[in-house]
Amino acid sequence: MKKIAIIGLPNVGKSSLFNRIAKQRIAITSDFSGTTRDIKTHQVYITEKPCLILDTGGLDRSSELFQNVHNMSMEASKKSRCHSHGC
Ligand SMILES: Nc1nc2c(ncn2[C@@H]2O[C@H](COP(=O)(O)OP(=O)(O)O)[C@@H](O)[C@H]2O)c(=O)[nH]1
Ligand SMILES: [Mg+2]
Repeated sequence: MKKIAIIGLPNVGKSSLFNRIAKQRIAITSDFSGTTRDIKTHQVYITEKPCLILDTGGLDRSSELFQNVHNMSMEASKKSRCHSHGC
């Protein structure tokens, strides 16, 4: 199944976009950066094909915690990479 990771700086609306696509309030959104710390996944259908969307914590290295969140986000993005020419 294809995976689509939402990657970006903290507090830019990744979790809001994730919830909008999922049509549910799954991810916590807030005015404060660093709210999302783990990866949330949800299955959606794009042109009738199942895909997994992933909300990530964002790319911030300002503390050890955020460094871990950063690394988890990058890991998710690597796992979402296209490995075949057919997509
Ligand atoms: N103006 C504006 N604010 C947004 C938009 N999407 C999210 N926000 C606000 O930006 C803040 C951060 O959103 P969040 O989804 O938690 O960002 P994340 O840290 O990237 O996951 C929240 O206060 C949201 O209400 C948007 O499209 N426009
Ligand atoms: Mg978030």
